[in-house]
Amino acid sequence: MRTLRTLLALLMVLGVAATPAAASERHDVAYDRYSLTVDGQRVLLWSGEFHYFRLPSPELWRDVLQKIKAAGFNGVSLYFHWGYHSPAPGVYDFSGVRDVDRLLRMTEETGLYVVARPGPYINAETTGGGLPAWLKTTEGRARSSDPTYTAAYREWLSRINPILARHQVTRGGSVIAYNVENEYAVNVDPLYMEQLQQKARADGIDVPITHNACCNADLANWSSGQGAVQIPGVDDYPNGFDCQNPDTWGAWGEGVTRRLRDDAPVYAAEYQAGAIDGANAGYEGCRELTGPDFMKVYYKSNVIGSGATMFGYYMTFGGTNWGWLPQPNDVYTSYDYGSAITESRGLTAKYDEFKRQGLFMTTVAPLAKTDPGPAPVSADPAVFAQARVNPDTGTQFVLVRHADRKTSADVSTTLAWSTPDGAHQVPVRVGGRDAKILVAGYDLGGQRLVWSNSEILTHVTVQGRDVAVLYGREGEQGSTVLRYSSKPRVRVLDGAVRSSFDGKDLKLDYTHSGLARVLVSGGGRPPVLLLLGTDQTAAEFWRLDTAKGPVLVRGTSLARSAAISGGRLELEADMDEAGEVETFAPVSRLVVGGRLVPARRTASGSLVGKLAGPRPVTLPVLSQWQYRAESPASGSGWTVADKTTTASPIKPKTLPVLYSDEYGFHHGNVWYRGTFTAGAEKTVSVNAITGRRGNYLVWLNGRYLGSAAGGTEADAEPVNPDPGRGDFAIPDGLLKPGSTATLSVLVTNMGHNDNWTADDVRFKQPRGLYGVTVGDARISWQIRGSRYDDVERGSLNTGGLYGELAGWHLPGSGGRWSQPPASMPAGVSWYRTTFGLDLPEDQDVPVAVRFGEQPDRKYRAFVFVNGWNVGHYMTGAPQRDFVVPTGVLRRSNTIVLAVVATEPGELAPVSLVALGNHRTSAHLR
Ligand code: IPT
Repeated sequence: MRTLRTLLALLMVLGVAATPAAASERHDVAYDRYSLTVDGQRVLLWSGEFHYFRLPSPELWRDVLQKIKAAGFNGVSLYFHWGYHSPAPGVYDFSGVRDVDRLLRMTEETGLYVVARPGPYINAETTGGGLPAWLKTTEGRARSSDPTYTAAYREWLSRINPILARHQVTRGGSVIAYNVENEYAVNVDPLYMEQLQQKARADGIDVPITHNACCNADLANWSSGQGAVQIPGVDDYPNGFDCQNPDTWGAWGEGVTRRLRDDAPVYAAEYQAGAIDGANAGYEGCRELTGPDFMKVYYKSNVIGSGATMFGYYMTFGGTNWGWLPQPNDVYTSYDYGSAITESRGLTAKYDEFKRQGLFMTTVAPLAKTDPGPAPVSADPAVFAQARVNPDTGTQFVLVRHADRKTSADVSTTLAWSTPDGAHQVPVRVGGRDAKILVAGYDLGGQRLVWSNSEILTHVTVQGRDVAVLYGREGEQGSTVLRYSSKPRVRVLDGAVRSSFDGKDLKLDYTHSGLARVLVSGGGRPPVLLLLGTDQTAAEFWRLDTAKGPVLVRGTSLARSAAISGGRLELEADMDEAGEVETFAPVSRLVVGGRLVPARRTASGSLVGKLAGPRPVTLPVLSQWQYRAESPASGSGWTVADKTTTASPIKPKTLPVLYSDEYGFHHGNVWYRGTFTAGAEKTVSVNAITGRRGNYLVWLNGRYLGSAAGGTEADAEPVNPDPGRGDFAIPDGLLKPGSTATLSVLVTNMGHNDNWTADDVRFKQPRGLYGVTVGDARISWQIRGSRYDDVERGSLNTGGLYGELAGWHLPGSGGRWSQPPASMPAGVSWYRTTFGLDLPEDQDVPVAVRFGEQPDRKYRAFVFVNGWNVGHYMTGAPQRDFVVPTGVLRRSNTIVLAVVATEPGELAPVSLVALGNHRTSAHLR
């Protein structure tokens, strides 16, 4: 079965002329001030950011990569996460969900270039900013040339670099550039930057080296001097991160990428394509903040304003902070990011806008080499025009937008435009928050485009005929002018289009509405079919590469791949509902998902067929929950905690050192047990540092005393002497003077701070107990935390609840489970049930675990599905739906909730919900 699938995948790959040419061919990668080149051909690199570590299901990597490719991207930007692969010094894992070699093979099969970003530091709102937690216990400043840190990161690079090296374009693979470090902007050490690059070269990296400079490159940007990189890039998030006020525009500036080197392309390394949700507004607000109108105005302004030819859109698919992946300060389980592709892999209006822009960027070749040019003069100063020109072809690209880009005004005016083919008065209309890139003097296939005030989506040539899609907003006037040596024949197949010929130029006038079709032939040129659409109808098109050249598809919810064989077009496509599919390809038959589709030939020369939608599905109801309690006394396996020194720059308030990392417990919950000889103590005073939203619970002699919020101290300088303080009165009679008392504390640690400032005080901030005093008692301590023995799911999956150590979160764990109590007690409660899923093989149904509305919840819950920790439901975060990726989800499933309650109460109802239903020809399971 498996071999058959591999064979099928292989056959599919052979049919597809991937953008990075088929593996094993070697290519030259070079660059100049305009762009990257591959074998001397210019490449405008339009890439989207994707984090494989936020999708623990390799088959879904392919799904997301195909969706990225289908949106018109020709590249992906990939962080590689050191800490995700390394649970302990010298231990590295690249198997299963960590198999990045497989990931890179998929990028090659999908036809996407890769900008590889292995850090060592990546930020990315992930625990430690990608640095492994064990690094916190070492001496020497991280992100510097310190020898201890150097030895540590070389372990990582010695493993990841060879994998990246063998996948370089220069060796027939997909990796076209290599990014060192990440926004290395303050507390910088140029020797470190230089050594990272020397290491990359020594490990066989021969593609250009890049860097992403923070903050519009106002700080260190590595464009010159020691540590300079070949192609320095700029990170820019012009709309900021206030997802609560999605209408606020330009909070962080103009958004035009600076040129940093004269001899290298302008590189928008991370350009805002979503936002983190620090304000807990929910990601829909972030999606709106960075929605299609923002994309039109900012992305297009950036392209024409900066002349950038390398782009990385952060994020294109955000994914899930499953397990203990999140950094504590800005994110929760979902890393949806308000991106174009949702966490449940759904396509949004932002996806359509990416497609409109991406197909243009990767179709119109002269865009890869432009200089600023004279702009047409707008008759109305409210409309701003700016131009770039290709110095070889003369092709002009003109940005038109409102001078005040925030305005919602709808302005019509005229541009006095001196095009390569003569001076013209060009009418333009700019609706609210719109921007267009208009083209003049362009050899469109076999045609000569004099000018158009419609935007170009894409064009292909099928059997000697050009097929071009142009578009404008619904209701806007459009004109397209093409040059001929004699009067051509014009046939309007659909819609209302007027034409006139002045002896030289054919002018087509129309109103953008639906999809007009015009066939022009003769006039001394090959025939062309013009498809004149709107924003909406343009977004129904897909352009797919085949070994016989690109083809166009209209309709389907997603067209993943195409191959041509024996007069048949073989499509892989998805349908969200029944509908039409139309193809513009040199074939006479249409096969979708392996099935022949009855199709008729149209006047447009295309094939049209009908495709079925998905069948409705119902998900099982979760019932018959079983229960098991975990008490402070549960189980064994304690480690004596008696260290008196620590490498952490933050020294503890009381001894011994109780920081969990010091004892090798790096992720999640940690139990502490302190024993002392009781006297007349009145109060237990605790300090704990957990990171934002962490907390701890305290018991004395088995009696629950209460809980407190853990300290954060994210940036505090000087260090707060009293972080995460809780004082707990000791009830009368609980202590028996002279006898041994047992103090138990459960601490929920929220992941490790990032290290954006390259500053160990922030990064090495401890987790766990910082100090404990019970009168004058001398306390002997033990600690128990996460144990790394789950190679499949990795060290970030499980923490140190006793149930996690005993495997209660795994399917089929034995032991005594019983009927849940009527009320959930304070402390740790475990719930589990099983469910079957019988979904149609050819349907992709993204499933989430949903918690019912419960604003005043006094507990947090960790959601394990088949042992995978897919969610941390907690107070203070807006998330109630936890996406469970296919692959983690199977035919028979066990769901386990580990609940840590600070007060007795009721658990919100938990159910399964479908976040979509797509009929698909992809094999996602
Ligand atoms: C920049 C980082 O490079 C990236 O890893 C991620 O953290 C992103 O932005 C925000 O989501 S940090 C920059 C905005 C200061």
